[in-house]
Amino acid sequence: MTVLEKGPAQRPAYADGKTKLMLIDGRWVAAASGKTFESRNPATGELLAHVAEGDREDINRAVAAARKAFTGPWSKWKPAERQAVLLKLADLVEQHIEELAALDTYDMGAPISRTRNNRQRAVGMLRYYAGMATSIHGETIDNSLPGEIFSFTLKEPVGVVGAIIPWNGPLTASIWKIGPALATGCTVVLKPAEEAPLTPLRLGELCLEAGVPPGVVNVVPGYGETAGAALASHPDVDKVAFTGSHLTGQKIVQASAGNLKRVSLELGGKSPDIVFADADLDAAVPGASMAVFANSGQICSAGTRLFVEQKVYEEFTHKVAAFAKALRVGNGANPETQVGPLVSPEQLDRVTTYLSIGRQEGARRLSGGEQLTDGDYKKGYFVPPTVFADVKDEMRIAQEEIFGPVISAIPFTDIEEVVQRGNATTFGLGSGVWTRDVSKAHKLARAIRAGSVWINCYQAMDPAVPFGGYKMSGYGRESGLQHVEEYLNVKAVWIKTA
Ligand code: TXE
Repeated sequence: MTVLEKGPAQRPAYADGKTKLMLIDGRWVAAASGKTFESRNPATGELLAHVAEGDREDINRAVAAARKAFTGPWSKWKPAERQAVLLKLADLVEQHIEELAALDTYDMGAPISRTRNNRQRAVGMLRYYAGMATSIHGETIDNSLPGEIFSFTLKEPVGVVGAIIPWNGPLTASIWKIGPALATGCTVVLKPAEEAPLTPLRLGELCLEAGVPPGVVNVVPGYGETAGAALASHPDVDKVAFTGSHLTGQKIVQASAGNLKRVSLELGGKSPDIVFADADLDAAVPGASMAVFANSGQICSAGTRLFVEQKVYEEFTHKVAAFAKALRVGNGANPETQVGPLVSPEQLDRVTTYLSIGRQEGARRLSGGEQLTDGDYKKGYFVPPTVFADVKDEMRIAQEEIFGPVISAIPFTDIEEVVQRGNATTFGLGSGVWTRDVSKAHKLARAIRAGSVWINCYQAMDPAVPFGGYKMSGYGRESGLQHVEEYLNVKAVWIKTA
């Protein structure tokens, strides 16, 4: 096992300021238009690379390559052979984890302490999907006319998958799409986010090194409205696996209608994190704080609506604010940094707009609240961890996804009330409950309408545990058995035996 580095993240050789090509049919090629776009470090503004800008024509080429591979050699591969490739890829990711972690940090800003920690998740996922590759099987169903007719099911790969990912965790998001595709025998066209294309491209190189055949994994960077839209509407794509905003999710569903392709959506949230007075508050303070401030709040399941029982409300929110003020905000390459920059000027604009909305709506600011612009901060997009107290349910900062380091703290008095108010959102992705009372924990676990309920913890993840949304947080699950099913079709076979 590789020993993780401890010092500052060095600028990875891959981020050498040169042009990065796209991966189509096992070859690195320029965009058909010849265009490129820039990838820059959000902490410093430094240029990391020029990246080939894919558009419809490149997507067409990549989908054709993925189709050719799907119906060609790849379809003859045995599950154990696909498993071996996944295990090789897992080893390569593990060997290169420092480089991949640093690429994520340089490209999208997350602290290196966080991206290094992704090793367990990224490598663990690949090994989990490797295990799944040889565990996929149908059933025999001998119900209809025993002895006369016999039926069984086959599980078959859905085909060509268009995978569209966001920028908030490029390595793990890429693996969350490539892993199940390789396990099931699908082929993929991966469209990274324009804000953070470098790790997915480097992962494409590692896929080739692991022995993934040409056309099985294609990586086409480009903008959402062009390359993303072309992939989502492509008539020869069988499934789109999308992670991103609910607004883009709606466009993906519309675009998918042309050939009624399968769609799975992992969208945003406004997750309730509920702290009861009987909780271990010393554990709940860092737990509830990092449920939002980790990754500068750029996590879909962040517990941004912090419901705190009235009798401990003042004490608890002040402790959270003190915790927030003590967090070290800075360049993610520094191993001491706990909160990095936001990913882009657009994200900065979005978050600072919500900070002014919070003030205008009359929320009480306990920490943060203004963009950081002194010294080195002015080179990047830094917003300090912010706690708003006295937030009312109807305020926009309590209803809309901010996707920044902003907690909206809301008091409550009893359990029935907090269930009703916690569920009063159009989203349903994550949720948290902090209590020492087992009955309350069980009651809330059932009553909350969200895909994950974390009790006395937050944001725990495991490759075997399904993750996904209720309501406008999307549909389909990633991780777990359900994830692999998303990439499979079920075929019923009937054999007359009499
Ligand atoms: O998301 P988009 P953006 C939320 C979060 C954030 C907001 C906007 O609230 O502030 O979304 O972020 C591609 N057809 N989340 O603009 O647009 C795009 O190129 C096909 C939550 O980055 O959803 C990128 O690859 N694809 C979230 C991906 O979609 C399109 C993570 C995500 O971009 C497209 C990120 C189109 N018409 C943002 N338009 C989460 N669930 O974790 C864009 N894309």
